[in-house]
Amino acid sequence: NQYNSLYGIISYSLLFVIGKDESSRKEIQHPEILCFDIEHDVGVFVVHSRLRIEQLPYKRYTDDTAMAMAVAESLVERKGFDARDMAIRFTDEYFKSPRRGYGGSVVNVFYKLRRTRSENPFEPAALQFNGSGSYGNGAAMRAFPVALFFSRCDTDKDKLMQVAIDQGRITHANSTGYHGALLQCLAVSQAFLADPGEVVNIEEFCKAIGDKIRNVEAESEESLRESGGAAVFSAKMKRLEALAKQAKDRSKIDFDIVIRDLGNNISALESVPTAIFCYLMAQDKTLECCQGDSVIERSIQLAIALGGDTDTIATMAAAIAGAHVGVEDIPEVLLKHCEARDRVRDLADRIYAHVVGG
Ligand code: 8NA
Ligand code: MG
Ligand code: MG
Ligand code: MG
Repeated sequence: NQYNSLYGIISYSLLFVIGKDESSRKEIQHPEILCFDIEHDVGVFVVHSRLRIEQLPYKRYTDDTAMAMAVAESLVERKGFDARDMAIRFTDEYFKSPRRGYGGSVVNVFYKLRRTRSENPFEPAALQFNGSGSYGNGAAMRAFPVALFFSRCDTDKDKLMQVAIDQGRITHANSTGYHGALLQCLAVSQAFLADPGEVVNIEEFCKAIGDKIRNVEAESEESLRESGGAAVFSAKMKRLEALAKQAKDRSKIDFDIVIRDLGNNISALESVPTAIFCYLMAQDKTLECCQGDSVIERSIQLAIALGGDTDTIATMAAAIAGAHVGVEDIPEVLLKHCEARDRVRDLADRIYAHVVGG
């Protein structure tokens, strides 16, 4: 079995989950956000089986989790999006605990934000890479609380899209960086609408989020300039859908082709579609590449098996899966190793209170 030979960095993976009522799409009964975060510092280890995971020690969370908690805390404390407040929370979190595996360049943004007390929260990021901005996946890896926070009603939907982008722009000014954050939030939001007891239809899922990202890309001047006129995430969504359907028909995933066509690196463009692919594939329990019944765990396994920026792709895939299937899907054995479990659970309760309480 492929899983038996999986090896990878199971690091900083975050599961962010709000439990759902089985009987109703709209009602949420068991609010929980849970965090699964095994740090990369332990290095690369071979995962032989669930038993092996059970033997792992308790691990610290890293940048993906740190930043996602800052996003969630800012939203609940400010009762909405406040760019300066969020920027301050990113920097406070970083300077309190800098050794959590942050990206190489984003740290410069934190220094500038701290020096200027985040007076202009979008400015330091806009100056990165000679003004082209970071295209890393850091804005996408932390974005999912936005999708959960703005899941209440129709008027929330426009806010969801704008805030997904704007929280991204605090550190990632390249359009692929913040559009990656948007795509991730659209996927979480779409998964959240799905019935937890049912498998989502690949075509419908891809169409729903593909249409939205296509409209945004078509309207975005920066996006067209930076990508040389191509709607890059829209094109990836088409490829993703074709690959997902093909894998389903053949009951087999061709890893080399997925890596070639969707990517598995630290850029948003080459990781967010891959995370969506992992989630879609993990639902199909006949596929041999992952083990067990947990869709969340299977999503993580698949992301690790694909290699590259495993932690961040697993984080994003698990966030989408979690929004769909809910907290009951997470094996207790994984949760045992999460450093920030209580803090994340508390944040989930507060997002839930916001969503149901008005
Ligand atoms: P970031 O904004 O520092 O971007 C990450 C890296 O991407 C930069 O250091 C650059 O090398 C490169 N990059 C981004 N934009 C440009 C550009 N316009 N021109 C040239 N190079 C560019 O960090 P982030 O917040 O986006 O984080 C991305 C990833 O790094 C995440 O996975 C995060 O966990 C972290 N990280 C990754 C690894 C890994 O890949 N194995 C390990 C530790 C940390
Ligand atoms: Mg982390
Ligand atoms: Mg990370
Ligand atoms: Mg990473």
